[in-house]
Amino acid sequence: MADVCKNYIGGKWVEAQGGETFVSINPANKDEAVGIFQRSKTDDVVAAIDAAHAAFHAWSRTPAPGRAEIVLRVGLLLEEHKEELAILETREMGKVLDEGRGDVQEGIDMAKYIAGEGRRLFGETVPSELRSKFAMMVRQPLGVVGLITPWNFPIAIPTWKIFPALVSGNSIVFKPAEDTPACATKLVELLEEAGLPGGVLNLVTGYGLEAGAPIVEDERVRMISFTGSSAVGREIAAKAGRTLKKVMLELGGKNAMIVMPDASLDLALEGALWGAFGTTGQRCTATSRIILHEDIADEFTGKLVEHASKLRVGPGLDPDNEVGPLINEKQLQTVDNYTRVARQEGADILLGGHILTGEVYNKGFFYAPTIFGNVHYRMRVAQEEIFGPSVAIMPVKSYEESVQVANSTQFGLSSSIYTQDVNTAFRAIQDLDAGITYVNAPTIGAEIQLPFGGVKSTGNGHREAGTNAVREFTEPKAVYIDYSGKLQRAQLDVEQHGA
Ligand code: UN1
Repeated sequence: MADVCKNYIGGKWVEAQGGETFVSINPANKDEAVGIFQRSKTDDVVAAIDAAHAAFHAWSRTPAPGRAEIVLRVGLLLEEHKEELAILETREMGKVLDEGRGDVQEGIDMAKYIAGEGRRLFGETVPSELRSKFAMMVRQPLGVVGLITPWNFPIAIPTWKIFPALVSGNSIVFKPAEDTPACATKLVELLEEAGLPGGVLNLVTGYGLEAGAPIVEDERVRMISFTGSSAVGREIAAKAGRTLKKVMLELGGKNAMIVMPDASLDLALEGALWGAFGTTGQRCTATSRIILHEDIADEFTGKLVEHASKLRVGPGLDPDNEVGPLINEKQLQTVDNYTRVARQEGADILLGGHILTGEVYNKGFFYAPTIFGNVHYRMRVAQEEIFGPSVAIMPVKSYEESVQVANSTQFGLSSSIYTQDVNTAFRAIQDLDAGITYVNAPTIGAEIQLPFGGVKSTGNGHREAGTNAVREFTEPKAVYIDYSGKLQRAQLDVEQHGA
């Protein structure tokens, strides 16, 4: 029997008021329950917001270096528990163990990086137009922030939001995806162990409409940071608009890799395999379109099919496996449905295109690595995010056409070009409509010290990580200090020089 885990509200582990629970299962083995979690509803969310609201004053007055010490300590605890957490990730989310380790590492990196911000949180000082007057901008916390996170990076993405929010002095209501509450609970336990005062971070587990929506609707929550689908992002933005809160959205992607004829094809091949099938394609940065110059299209496609057919798919805890299961039954059906769509639209199914069956596979949600050939940019499989191990091959005649095709979707998260020509590389950096561009590397693998996010329907103009992180979780305050001892009127009492 799996453990029953609770919400964390006001520094106490508590049950949902309605008494209902739900089960988190292992996507590689549906019979294995990873844990039983609280099915939170509006009452629970309100209690969490009450607690965050009550804790905000004291926390926001704690000096930022002190707040950052706690984040650093969590980072060290994550390091200490890295293997155990990676195994939990693989059991709950499905990604292969090595990638589970990478996910935890990304959280450790974020802790170490953001802890340093406790001694920076840079403002600005600027000259005043008047004598004996000082002008500056300081950063202040927003208040209570609502963090709603996805299942695909169940440790890393919560840390991208929680750590900068804490160092910036905000208090938090945290609603993790219903598919990965065990990872979220473990992270919150470590925050508690690191000494985070009660009420500063509150965890409510449950479903989006029941436990997420009430956070978005509450006026006391001053910001929502959400990573997930564009459809849900639009709903959140519309709802949040009524309370005029800040909304930071990280949404879908349809990331393209361009391979030019002068590229190192072996390098591009390795990149394509990792970008398209790593994490079973369940990254918002996944390479889901490969745009091939016609001169190398056939050769590259042949090699890609050959190598992808050898990928070992299976439970992520077996170190021989390279591709794990999909997250759940619904996602398995969605991915399979896109294969039907590809077929109907006239694409070739060059590899895979089916649910895997057999003794091991029947227990989980396994899909064969899938390659669609001859995909036209207007096809749905070239336009819509699939979030699975399915990649579209799109031949083009020129660099110009490759950019047109790459930019032809509503999304703009990540992009990549393989070329040995420095001029082509720099042109692509300028031409690709995306928040991230890689040269000679696939579309996945962002590091936390640069901004993460995208253009067009991938977001709404915000960025996570990097120097943006604390900027997003603070409000700038302009401060004027007049030490002249008299009334000085800006714009009116300014000394005239020159003329
Ligand atoms: C995501 O897919 O939601 O850049 C995040 C990457 C990872 C983060 C992915 N560092 O692929």
